[in-house]
Amino acid sequence: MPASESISQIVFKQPSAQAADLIAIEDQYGAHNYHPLDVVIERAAGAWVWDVDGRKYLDFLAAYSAVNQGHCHPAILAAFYDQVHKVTLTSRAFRNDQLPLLLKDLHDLTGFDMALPMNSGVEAVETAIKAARKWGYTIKAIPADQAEIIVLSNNFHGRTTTVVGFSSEQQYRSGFGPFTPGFRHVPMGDADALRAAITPNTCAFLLEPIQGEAGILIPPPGYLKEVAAICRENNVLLILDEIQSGLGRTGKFFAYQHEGITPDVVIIGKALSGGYYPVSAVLSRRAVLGVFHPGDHGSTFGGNPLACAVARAALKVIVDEDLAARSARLGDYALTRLQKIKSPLIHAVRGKGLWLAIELNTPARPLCEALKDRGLLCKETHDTVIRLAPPLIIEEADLTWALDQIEAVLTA
Ligand code: IF1
Repeated sequence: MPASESISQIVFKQPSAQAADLIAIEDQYGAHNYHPLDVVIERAAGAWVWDVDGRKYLDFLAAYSAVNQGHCHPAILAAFYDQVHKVTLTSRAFRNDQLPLLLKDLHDLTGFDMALPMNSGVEAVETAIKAARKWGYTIKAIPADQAEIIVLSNNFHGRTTTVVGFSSEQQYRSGFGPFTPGFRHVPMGDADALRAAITPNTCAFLLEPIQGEAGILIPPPGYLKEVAAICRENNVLLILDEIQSGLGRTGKFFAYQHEGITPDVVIIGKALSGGYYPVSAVLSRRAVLGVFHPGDHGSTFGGNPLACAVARAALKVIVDEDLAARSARLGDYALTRLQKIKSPLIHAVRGKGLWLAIELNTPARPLCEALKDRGLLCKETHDTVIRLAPPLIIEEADLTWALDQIEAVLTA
């Protein structure tokens, strides 16, 4: 019997006194940079989480695709546990026995010559920006400090001041200027706009192959192939941010593989650690990452042995459990079901693999609250979009139960 059947009758009420106490403490002593749902999670396993009152919920956010392997995956735990007793951090002033093994795994798995390991996703994005600019100056001979990078409107690449400086979301920028110069915007889907934006000083085109935060916006078929050709013709690096779309989420190991292209640079993070540790990396060929010489760039925790041991195990789970194929199969099933829901609230439904969005013609938050009360955790994005991104290991029966809840709420 699927685990979900036992809870479909439970109607969740307000948080208990214990949960309310924890919420009050967090609100008193923590900066309010988020507006979370009032569910206080104390345990998680697979696609399920339990709150402090013992209520269970199906996780349809997967920590923004950082737990594609499911919460607390035992194989990653075993690797974490084994390494954490040996050595956790040496700094890169010395070498360690786990980094070379992760770098080799990434090469063997992705085909890229080299990788540069970092911690958070945005640190890897910043690393890619620095690599592209230095490649522009030293290889493409762009005049000093004139390098330009083209980005998409409605992009999301992280929260540092340089990166929010080229965000088109006013809230992510407001109050944080002045910003880093050298970025131009083009609309997604318009290859001619990219052609027009390229100058002799353009070193790179940075984009998500599918825009996550913008609401799972999928470019028109052929767009990525066309922009890859334009970049090649103009000696511009094509940099793909696969931090959220990568590692099986869209039904292929990398989202760009749906389009049969090979980017110059790929950025990964999130599920690279299966949620155990911040691990990110920039993948590219020697001609690009070779621009970094000792002392050019670094980070205290980047490439530490614990992160590398965890990342190796996380990648092994994706491959061994063929999570990309699972995402493709279950994602097609979910998209077909969502497309059949008849509801005046639905404006559009879209998705690729187990990465789906229901765009409403009304605010999504109240529906996310109603789904929470039914035991399903989703998160709205851009006010009217319900984003669906369960762990890729989700049982089909649990996915069916979740879709039943979504249909019930949307047709109530
Ligand atoms: C938040 C969503 C937001 C990302 C892509 C880089 C990063 C992210 C494509 C930076 C991070 C997270 C950040 C978190 C919420 C979530 C998110 F898109 F996933 F929904 F914000 F837009 N590239 N996305 O998605 O990676 O530095 O966070 O490790 O900032 O609220 P990070």
